[in-house]
Amino acid sequence: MTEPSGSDAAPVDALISLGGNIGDVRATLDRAVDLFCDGIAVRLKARSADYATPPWGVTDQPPFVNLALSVDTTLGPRGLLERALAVEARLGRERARSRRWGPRPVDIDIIAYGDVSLDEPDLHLPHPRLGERAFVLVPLAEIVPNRLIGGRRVGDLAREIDAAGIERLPARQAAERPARP
Ligand code: PH2
Ligand code: MG
Ligand code: MG
Repeated sequence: MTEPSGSDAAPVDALISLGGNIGDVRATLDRAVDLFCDGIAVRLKARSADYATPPWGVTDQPPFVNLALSVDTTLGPRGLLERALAVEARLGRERARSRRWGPRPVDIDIIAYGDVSLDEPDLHLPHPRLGERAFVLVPLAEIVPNRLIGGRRVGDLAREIDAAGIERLPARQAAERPARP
């Protein structure tokens, strides 16, 4: 596949899932969104609310906070993945020391990149386990219910999944979101 790159490439619509369960998670997720979406190579179109979600996969860990983004990007899929990994690292994620599906301050996953299908060891698009993960689908359905992934509407996928224990959180107050220099 030819990677779109550089500022004259037509922007591609991508869907992103963020989550975390260590530290001041909502503040870390806000920071992650700011760093990931620089307004140039990655432009934020929509952000879901934050959701408290029961841990999935490995259940003996604290609950997560999850949210979803819709962005336009001039980066290719690998460039977008590199940006996600760089933001995770900057916000204190240490991959080498962490368990698969275990606790982490922030995780940034690419769920879909346009209609691209990709099957590489570290990047599968669209995300193969989307249909099993209410913590991804519920926030996504809030912002892009009519988007098709694998031929299915995101809103329909979200309605069909068991979303027990998922709770939409009220927006954080200004006092909880200190202005950054
Ligand atoms: N991420 C995982 C494993 N389990 N559970 C919830 N609720 N939210 C997540 O973001 C999450 C998870 C691995 O990436
Ligand atoms: Mg993940
Ligand atoms: Mg990840």
